[in-house]
Amino acid sequence: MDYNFKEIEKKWQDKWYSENTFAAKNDFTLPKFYALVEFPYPSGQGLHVGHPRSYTALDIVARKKRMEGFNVLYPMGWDAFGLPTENYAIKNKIHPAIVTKNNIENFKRQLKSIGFSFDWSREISTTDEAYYKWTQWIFLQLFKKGLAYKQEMPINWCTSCKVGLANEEVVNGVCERCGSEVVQRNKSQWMLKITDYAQRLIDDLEGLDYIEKVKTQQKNWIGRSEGAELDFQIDGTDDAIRVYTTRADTLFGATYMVLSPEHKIIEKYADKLQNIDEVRAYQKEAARKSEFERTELTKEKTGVKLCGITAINPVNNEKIPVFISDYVLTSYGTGAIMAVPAHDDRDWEFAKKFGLPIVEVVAGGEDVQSKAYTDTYSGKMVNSGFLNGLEVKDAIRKMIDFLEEKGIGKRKVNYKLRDWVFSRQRYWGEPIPLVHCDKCGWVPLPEDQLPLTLPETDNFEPGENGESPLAKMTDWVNTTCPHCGGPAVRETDTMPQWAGSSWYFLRYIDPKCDTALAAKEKLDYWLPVDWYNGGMEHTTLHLLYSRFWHKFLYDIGVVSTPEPYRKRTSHGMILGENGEKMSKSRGNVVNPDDMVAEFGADTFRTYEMFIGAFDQSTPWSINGVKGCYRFIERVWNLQTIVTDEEGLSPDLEKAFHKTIKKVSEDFDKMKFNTAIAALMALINEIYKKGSITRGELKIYITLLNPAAPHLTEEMWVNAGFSGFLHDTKWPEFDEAKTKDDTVEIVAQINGKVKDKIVISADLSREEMEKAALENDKIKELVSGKTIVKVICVPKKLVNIVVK
Ligand code: ANZ
Ligand code: ZN
Repeated sequence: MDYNFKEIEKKWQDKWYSENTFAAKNDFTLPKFYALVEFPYPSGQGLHVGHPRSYTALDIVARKKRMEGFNVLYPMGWDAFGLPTENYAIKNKIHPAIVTKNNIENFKRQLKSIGFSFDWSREISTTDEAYYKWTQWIFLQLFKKGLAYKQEMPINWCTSCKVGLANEEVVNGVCERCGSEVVQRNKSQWMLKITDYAQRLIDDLEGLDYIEKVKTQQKNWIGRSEGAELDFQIDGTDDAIRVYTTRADTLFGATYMVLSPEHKIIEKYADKLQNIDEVRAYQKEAARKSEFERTELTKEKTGVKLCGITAINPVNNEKIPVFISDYVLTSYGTGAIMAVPAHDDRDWEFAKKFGLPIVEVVAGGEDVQSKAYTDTYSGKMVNSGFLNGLEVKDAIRKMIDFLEEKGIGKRKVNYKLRDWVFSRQRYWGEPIPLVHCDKCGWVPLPEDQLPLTLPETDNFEPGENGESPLAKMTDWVNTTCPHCGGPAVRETDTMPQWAGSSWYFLRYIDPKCDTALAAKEKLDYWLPVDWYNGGMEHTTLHLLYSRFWHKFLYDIGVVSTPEPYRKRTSHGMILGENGEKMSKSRGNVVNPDDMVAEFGADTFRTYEMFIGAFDQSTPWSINGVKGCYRFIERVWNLQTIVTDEEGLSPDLEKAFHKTIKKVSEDFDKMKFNTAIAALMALINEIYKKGSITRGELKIYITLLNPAAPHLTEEMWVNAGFSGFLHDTKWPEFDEAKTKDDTVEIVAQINGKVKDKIVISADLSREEMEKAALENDKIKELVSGKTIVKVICVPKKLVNIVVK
C-alpha cells in the first residue's frame, strides 16, 4: 500500500490549523493540564533538531492528556528580543523588527510542518507592544516595592569596539567580534534584588517535582552558607576590618588578613601606605580580570602587602599583616577575609608563597606545613585556648557565642547569589519605563502611559562610551517629569532578554487581555504549569529568574500560587552523527526541514523520541531515521491485513494489555524511547500472526497517535471509525491480563531448600537458572563459593551445587 506522507500530513495539518483543533477550552469546570516547553529564540538559523525533542515529548504528553479527558493548554511563542538579531540587523542594515518578523515566520512554518498540537490562537512574542507593556508593568511594580535600584557595576568593555559586551560575547577574555582585549569598566546599572528571595527560592524547591539535578544546581547557585562576621581592629586606630568566615573555630590560626584589591579601607589609608604605587599597580591588574579568572583554584596566588597598617587578632591580640589579593572577591561576604593557612587551601598556597606562619588549630590530619587540613568532620581543636579539645562543629558554635558576647562579631548567613544586573546598553529590548528628574530623582512612568514603545531609528549601534543607542535620540530622551512637570530625561538602558521570558507562561493564559497581564480567574484556573520541559542550561538563569518574578507577583496578589511550575524536566542534547555538538563549523548540523521533506513528520517525530533515553545526550543517526521510516510504513500497511473482528484475538490479548500498560506508563515517565520500542515489538507479533482485528487496530493506532499523529488519524478515517482519533478515549488495560502465568519453584543449594521464587511458567532452563542466581538469598549464600553444577527441573526446582 502506497504511503504518501506528504499528502496525508498536509491534509491533517491544514485541518488542525484552520480549525485550531487543539485550542484550550475556556471551561473552568474541566480538569486542566498545562504543558509548557521553553519558547524558542527565533534565530536566523531556523529550527534545530534539538528543539523538536522537547516539543515532541510534551506534544505526546499533551495529546495523551486530552484523550484522558483533560482540558489541555499547550502553547507556543517567541522569545524575540536580544543580541543575535540586533547584531544581524546592524551588520545587514535591516531593522531588527523586520529580522524578527521574518525569523518568526520561518520558525512557525517549520513548527507547523511537524504537526505539534499547539494552541496557535495564544501565540505571543515578547517583542509585541501589547506583550512588553506588561513586562514594563512588572518592572514598575518591582521598582515601587524597592526591588529595582541603580548601582555602579563592572561591565565587560571592549577596548576597540568601545561597547559593553554581554558575558557570552567575551570569549577567553577577548571580544568575540574583533578579538581585542576586554576589560572591566564601571557603569551604573539597574539591578533587581533577587537576593531578597534567596531563602524562599531554596526552601520552596522542597515541594516541587523537579528532577534532582535541577534542584541541586539551583541550590548550589544560590549558595547558602552559615558563618559569622567579625571585626579585626587596625592597630593604633579606631577602624576595624570586618570579615566573613564559615570557620570561626579557626580564629586562633588566623595569621594574616587579605582584602580584595577594591576594598574601601585602602583609599582611607592611601597616605599611610609606604608602597602605594605597588598597590595601585596591583589594583589595576586585578581590574582587568574577570571573576572567573580570579577565583580559578589552580592559578598561582599573587598579592601585595599593605605596608603601613597592621591588624589585631581579637582572640590572642597578635599583630598580623594585611594583604590585598585578587583571590578575595569584592562582592562576596565583606570583601575581606581572615586567612587561616593551616586549614584553607588558598590561604595555604598564599602563605607558602609569601613566607607567612602556618599555625595548626585542628589536629587530625598530616603535618599542616606540607598541606592544609580542611576536613571539618574529624579532628579536635588545638592551640586554641578555650576551644582546645572540642570538635570543629562545637568549636564553631562556642567561638561565635564568645564573639557575640564580647560584641566583636555575630552570626551571619551569606548567599553566593548576586542581584540581577537588569540593564543592557542595547536597542533591541524593552525600554525601562523610568524618567530621571533633577528634583524628584527616578520617577516611574504612569501606568496609563505604558507601553513605552521603542523609538524608531535606523542607527542601532551603541554609543562611543557604551551608552545605549537610545541615548542618541534626544527628542525621545528629553521629556517632562511625570511628578513635577519639570524637565527630565528618560532612562536609555533597555531590559535583558531574560525579562520577557520571566513571565511568558502567564500571558499564554490570557494572551489578549489589556486590563491586566492576564485575568485573575484564568490565572487561578491554569496555574501552576503542570509540566515544564526545557534545557539544563536554563536552570540557573531563566528558571530562577522566572521563579523570582512569580514569587514577587504572588506577594503583590497577581497570582495565587507561590511557584510557577509544578514539575520540571530536562532533555538531553542531540549531537551530530560524529558524537560532537552540532554546529555550522563542524558541518554536522541536521535540518528538520530536510528530514520532514524526505521521511515525513511522523517518522521524524518518532525518531526524535526513539533516539535514546530522553534525559541523555544522543548522537543523530540517519540509519535510525530510516529504521523509524520502515516502522511507520509497516504501521500504514497494517491496513492490508485488517479483519472485520471488533475484539482482541486470543493470541494477542495479553500482548495488547501489556503494551497499553507499558506505553501509558512510559509516556508519563518520559520514557518515550521504550514506549516506541514496545509498539515496534507488538507490530512484529502482529505480522507474525499475519492479521490484525479492527479492535486491535483501533488500540494500536491510538497508542501511536501522540507520537505519530498524522498517519494514525488517516488510518482511523480509512477504517471507518467514528469521529476523530484525537477525540477518542485513551485505551485502558486490565492489570490481570498483563501478567504471565506464573509458578512457584524452590531454590536449593546442595539439595537443601533455601528459598521459594515465583517465575513465569514458560521460562527455559537457562532463564530459570538465571532467576535463581539473581535471587538475593541465593546470591548471598553462593557468594565466594564455586558453582560446580546447576540442576533445573522445569516448574519445580533449581538446585545449585557448590563447593
Ligand atoms: C576563615 C577560614 C578558615 C575560611 C578555614 C575557610 C576555611 P563559603 O562556604 O563559600 O561561604 N571568604 C569569605 N569571603 C570571601 C571573599 N570575598 N572572597 C574569597 N573568599 C572569601 O566560603 C566562606 C569562606 O570563604 C570564608 O571562611 C572565607 O574563608 C572565604 F579553615 O574564613 B574562611
Ligand atoms: Zn520632577
